[in-house]
Amino acid sequence: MNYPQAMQVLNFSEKGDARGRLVALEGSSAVCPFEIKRCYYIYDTTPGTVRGKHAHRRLKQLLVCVSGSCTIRCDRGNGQVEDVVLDWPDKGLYLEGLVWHDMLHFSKGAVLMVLASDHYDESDYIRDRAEFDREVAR
Ligand code: T46
Repeated sequence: MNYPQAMQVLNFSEKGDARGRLVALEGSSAVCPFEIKRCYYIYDTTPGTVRGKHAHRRLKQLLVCVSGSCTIRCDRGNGQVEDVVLDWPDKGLYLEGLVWHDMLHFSKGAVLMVLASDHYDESDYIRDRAEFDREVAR
Protein backbone atom coordinates (compact mmCIF):
# COMPACT_ATOMS: atom_id res chain seq x y z
CA MET A 1 0.00 0.00 0.00
CA ASN A 2 1.46 3.36 -0.98
CA TYR A 3 -0.86 5.33 1.27
CA PRO A 4 -1.69 5.12 5.00
CA GLN A 5 -4.78 3.37 6.29
CA ALA A 6 -6.24 3.74 9.78
CA MET A 7 -9.63 3.59 11.42
CA GLN A 8 -10.41 3.93 15.12
CA VAL A 9 -13.51 4.59 17.23
CA LEU A 10 -12.75 7.14 19.93
CA ASN A 11 -14.54 8.14 23.12
CA PHE A 12 -14.02 11.70 24.28
CA SER A 13 -14.18 12.76 27.89
CA GLU A 14 -17.21 14.83 28.71
CA LYS A 15 -17.10 17.75 31.09
CA GLY A 16 -20.49 17.48 32.68
CA ASP A 17 -22.07 19.50 35.42
CA ALA A 18 -25.54 20.67 36.43
CA ARG A 19 -25.64 23.01 33.41
CA GLY A 20 -25.09 20.30 30.80
CA ARG A 21 -22.20 18.70 28.96
CA LEU A 22 -19.17 19.87 27.02
CA VAL A 23 -16.62 18.09 24.88
CA ALA A 24 -13.38 19.82 23.86
CA LEU A 25 -11.38 18.54 20.90
CA GLU A 26 -7.86 19.88 20.51
CA GLY A 27 -5.67 19.33 17.48
CA SER A 28 -2.43 17.38 17.84
CA SER A 29 -3.73 15.56 20.91
CA ALA A 30 -4.50 11.93 21.79
CA VAL A 31 -8.08 12.24 20.54
CA CYS A 32 -7.24 14.27 17.45
CA PRO A 33 -3.79 13.21 16.27
CA PHE A 34 -3.36 15.91 13.65
CA GLU A 35 -3.29 19.65 13.32
CA ILE A 36 -6.82 20.78 12.41
CA LYS A 37 -6.82 22.71 9.15
CA ARG A 38 -10.49 22.44 8.21
CA CYS A 39 -13.88 21.83 9.75
CA TYR A 40 -17.03 21.07 7.79
CA TYR A 41 -20.43 19.72 8.69
CA ILE A 42 -23.18 17.83 6.94
CA TYR A 43 -26.78 18.53 7.90
CA ASP A 44 -30.32 18.68 6.51
CA THR A 45 -29.69 15.41 4.69
CA THR A 46 -32.33 13.99 2.39
CA PRO A 47 -34.09 11.00 4.02
CA GLY A 48 -32.52 7.73 2.89
CA THR A 49 -29.50 9.41 1.32
CA VAL A 50 -26.08 7.77 1.17
CA ARG A 51 -23.09 10.11 1.00
CA GLY A 52 -19.38 9.47 0.78
CA LYS A 53 -18.67 6.54 -1.54
CA HIS A 54 -15.00 7.41 -1.64
CA ALA A 55 -11.68 7.08 0.17
CA HIS A 56 -8.87 9.52 0.66
CA ARG A 57 -5.22 9.10 -0.14
CA ARG A 58 -3.62 10.90 2.79
CA LEU A 59 -6.28 12.92 4.57
CA LYS A 60 -6.82 12.39 8.31
CA GLN A 61 -10.30 13.09 9.62
CA LEU A 62 -12.23 12.94 12.86
CA LEU A 63 -15.99 12.46 12.41
CA VAL A 64 -18.40 13.37 15.19
CA CYS A 65 -22.18 13.35 14.97
CA VAL A 66 -22.79 16.37 17.20
CA SER A 67 -26.57 16.05 16.93
CA GLY A 68 -28.73 13.03 16.11
CA SER A 69 -27.13 9.95 14.67
CA CYS A 70 -25.75 8.42 11.51
CA THR A 71 -23.82 5.36 10.42
CA ILE A 72 -20.37 5.37 8.84
CA ARG A 73 -19.84 2.26 6.74
CA CYS A 74 -16.10 1.59 6.50
CA ASP A 75 -14.36 -0.74 4.12
CA ARG A 76 -10.60 -1.18 4.21
CA GLY A 77 -10.66 -3.35 1.14
CA ASN A 78 -9.97 -6.49 3.17
CA GLY A 79 -13.38 -8.06 2.53
CA GLN A 80 -14.85 -6.87 5.82
CA VAL A 81 -17.24 -3.96 6.07
CA GLU A 82 -17.69 -2.32 9.47
CA ASP A 83 -20.59 -0.10 10.42
CA VAL A 84 -19.83 2.52 13.08
CA VAL A 85 -22.88 4.20 14.57
CA LEU A 86 -22.19 7.74 15.74
CA ASP A 87 -25.06 8.60 18.06
CA TRP A 88 -23.65 10.82 20.77
CA PRO A 89 -21.29 13.81 20.71
CA ASP A 90 -18.74 12.07 22.95
CA LYS A 91 -18.00 9.47 20.29
CA GLY A 92 -15.85 9.94 17.21
CA LEU A 93 -14.44 8.02 14.32
CA TYR A 94 -10.87 8.62 13.20
CA LEU A 95 -10.21 7.84 9.55
CA GLU A 96 -6.95 8.12 7.70
CA GLY A 97 -6.17 7.42 4.10
CA LEU A 98 -7.41 4.34 2.33
CA VAL A 99 -10.73 3.63 4.04
CA TRP A 100 -13.67 3.53 1.65
CA HIS A 101 -16.55 5.13 3.55
CA ASP A 102 -20.24 5.79 3.14
CA MET A 103 -22.39 7.88 5.48
CA LEU A 104 -25.98 6.74 5.79
CA HIS A 105 -28.93 6.28 8.16
CA PHE A 106 -28.95 9.96 9.08
CA SER A 107 -31.58 10.63 11.73
CA LYS A 108 -33.83 13.65 11.37
CA GLY A 109 -31.83 16.71 12.42
CA ALA A 110 -28.48 14.89 12.36
CA VAL A 111 -25.38 17.06 12.11
CA LEU A 112 -22.15 15.28 11.20
CA MET A 113 -19.12 17.44 11.99
CA VAL A 114 -15.74 16.56 10.49
CA LEU A 115 -12.33 17.88 11.51
CA ALA A 116 -9.71 17.44 8.80
CA SER A 117 -5.94 17.56 8.62
CA ASP A 118 -5.84 19.48 5.37
CA HIS A 119 -7.64 21.95 3.20
CA TYR A 120 -10.09 20.68 0.61
CA ASP A 121 -8.24 18.98 -2.23
CA GLU A 122 -10.19 16.96 -4.78
CA SER A 123 -6.99 15.23 -5.92
CA ASP A 124 -6.79 13.46 -2.53
CA TYR A 125 -10.12 11.69 -3.21
CA ILE A 126 -10.47 8.23 -4.71
CA ARG A 127 -14.03 8.12 -5.98
CA ASP A 128 -13.61 5.13 -8.25
CA ARG A 129 -13.98 1.80 -6.43
CA ALA A 130 -11.76 -0.12 -8.87
CA GLU A 131 -8.98 2.42 -8.34
CA PHE A 132 -9.38 2.04 -4.56
CA ASP A 133 -9.08 -1.75 -4.81
CA ARG A 134 -5.93 -1.35 -6.90
CA GLU A 135 -4.37 1.05 -4.37
CA VAL A 136 -5.14 -1.28 -1.44
CA ALA A 137 -3.62 -4.24 -3.30
CA ARG A 138 -0.42 -2.37 -4.12
C1 T46 B 1 -15.55 12.84 3.59
C2 T46 B 1 -16.94 12.71 4.10
C3 T46 B 1 -17.01 12.26 5.53
C4 T46 B 1 -15.93 21.63 -0.62
O1 T46 B 1 -15.97 22.54 -1.47
N1 T46 B 1 -15.13 21.77 0.49
C5 T46 B 1 -15.06 20.80 1.44
O2 T46 B 1 -14.31 20.98 2.42
C6 T46 B 1 -15.87 19.62 1.29
C7 T46 B 1 -15.81 18.52 2.34
C8 T46 B 1 -16.65 19.52 0.18
N2 T46 B 1 -16.69 20.51 -0.74
C9 T46 B 1 -17.59 20.38 -1.91
C10 T46 B 1 -17.24 19.29 -2.88
C11 T46 B 1 -18.57 18.90 -3.45
O3 T46 B 1 -18.90 19.75 -4.52
O4 T46 B 1 -18.89 20.05 -1.41
C12 T46 B 1 -19.54 19.16 -2.30
C13 T46 B 1 -19.99 17.90 -1.59
O5 T46 B 1 -18.84 17.11 -1.24
P1 T46 B 1 -18.86 15.53 -1.24
O6 T46 B 1 -19.78 15.02 -2.29
O7 T46 B 1 -17.44 15.05 -1.27
O8 T46 B 1 -19.50 15.25 0.21
P2 T46 B 1 -19.65 13.87 1.00
O9 T46 B 1 -20.62 14.11 2.08
O10 T46 B 1 -19.88 12.73 0.09
O11 T46 B 1 -18.16 13.65 1.65
C14 T46 B 1 -17.68 14.53 2.65
C15 T46 B 1 -16.24 14.93 2.36
O12 T46 B 1 -16.15 15.48 1.07
C16 T46 B 1 -15.30 13.75 2.46
O13 T46 B 1 -13.96 14.21 2.49
O14 T46 B 1 -14.68 12.08 3.99
O15 T46 B 1 -17.74 13.90 3.93
